[in-house]
Amino acid sequence: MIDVCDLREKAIKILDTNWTGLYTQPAYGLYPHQWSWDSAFIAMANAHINPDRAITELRSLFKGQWENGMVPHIVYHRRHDTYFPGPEFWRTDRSPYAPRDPETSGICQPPVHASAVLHIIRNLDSGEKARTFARMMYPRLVAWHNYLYRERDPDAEGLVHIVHPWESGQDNSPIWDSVLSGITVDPETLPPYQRKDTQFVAPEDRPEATDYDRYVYLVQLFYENHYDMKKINDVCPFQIQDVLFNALLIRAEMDLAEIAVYLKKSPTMFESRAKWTGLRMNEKLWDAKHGIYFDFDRVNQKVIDCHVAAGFSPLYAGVPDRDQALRMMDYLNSFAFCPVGEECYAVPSYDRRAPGYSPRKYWRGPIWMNINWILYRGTRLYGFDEYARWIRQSMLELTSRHGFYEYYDPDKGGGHGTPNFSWTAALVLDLIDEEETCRD
Ligand code: 2M8
Repeated sequence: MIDVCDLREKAIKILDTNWTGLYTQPAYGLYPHQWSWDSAFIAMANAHINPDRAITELRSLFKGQWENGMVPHIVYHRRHDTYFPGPEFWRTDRSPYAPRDPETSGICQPPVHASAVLHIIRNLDSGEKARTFARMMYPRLVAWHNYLYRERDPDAEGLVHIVHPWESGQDNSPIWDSVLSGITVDPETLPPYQRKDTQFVAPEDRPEATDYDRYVYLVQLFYENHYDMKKINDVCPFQIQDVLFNALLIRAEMDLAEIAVYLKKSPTMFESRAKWTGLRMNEKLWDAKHGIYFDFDRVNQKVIDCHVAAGFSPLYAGVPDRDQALRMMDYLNSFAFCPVGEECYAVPSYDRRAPGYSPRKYWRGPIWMNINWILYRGTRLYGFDEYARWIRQSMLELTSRHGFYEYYDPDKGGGHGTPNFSWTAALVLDLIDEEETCRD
């Protein structure tokens, strides 16, 4: 039996320890700065226990928002020498839009922020506080989503694209292999750099040196093109219409529409964009044969036939119809992704039968709590209640048995990557506080 209230206390302790006064570090040492989608997930949990902190978290993140609307994937409020790349590496002063203070990275991450803001508004007791917060965030969120549709969808297709694996949040996912392997990098031409991640966690679990060379190559390409997306869209070899990114955008557009209504503004633009992106996703990214959605490589004009758990994330955005959803469940609830009642633990990030599946290697197999949280919400939305209860239970069991790790082994269940990882604690706390009454 899990002591849910004890688990909740432990989660709160981690969020308290990683809180800096301005934002929550994803993990002490390995990830000392403020990360965009981490902060949104963390704010969702703080909405239950400490709404003022949730508000400060998002306010701090949006201090780094660029004038063109982009919310950067890292905001560097302070210098820390435990993380590469630091602020200087990005040379964002070459962009006319980047803020000088705070310093930031030059790329973005999935847009979960409107969803976090709506979550906070719903959890705030005082109507006045909620309205003030909503009024502050609304124009910032609109600018952020407008940026994505304007700069990341140059052909007005309704699907936005990412230009760096870090933008996906799933850094070394096998989705990127085919595109990255086509990028030839001469290490001699790269700016000198030194990784720091492998000082904190097992190097064999982390991305390869060749992956990092390509990450760095792309950053160099961006600053050489002054972060001008028009130019980057012409020359960048990595341009991918990613399922997870677009699914989260659709959900965020629907949530922004609700925020607009709450502020007595028109929700129409957000609603119609959400619908449009959903339609395009069904037309272009749906694979009826397997019952999953696939990413699309814009440069080589190719579907990326890669079976990752994020391919089921459109459930969270209400994109598939009933038949598609049933098809997806056949695949999701099978050996490949760990079916209910089998000897495995929650949904792995990659099909367990796929070549290169690894239960330990970062985004190439391990269980991630944010993906499981998204699938929990998605399957619940479609009324797959038994399955949704199973994911929820697995998340609680894994964390109560092993602690709040960055990711977990789907076959053996142990925790890996960094311990005391904030979004793991946050999303488990969110699940608990949504249902249980542990408050003192
Ligand atoms: C990981 O990504 C960073 C780069 O952004 C890294 O490996 O150094 C990813 O898991 C990403 O999704 C996450 O936001 C970040 C901080 O937790 O770490």
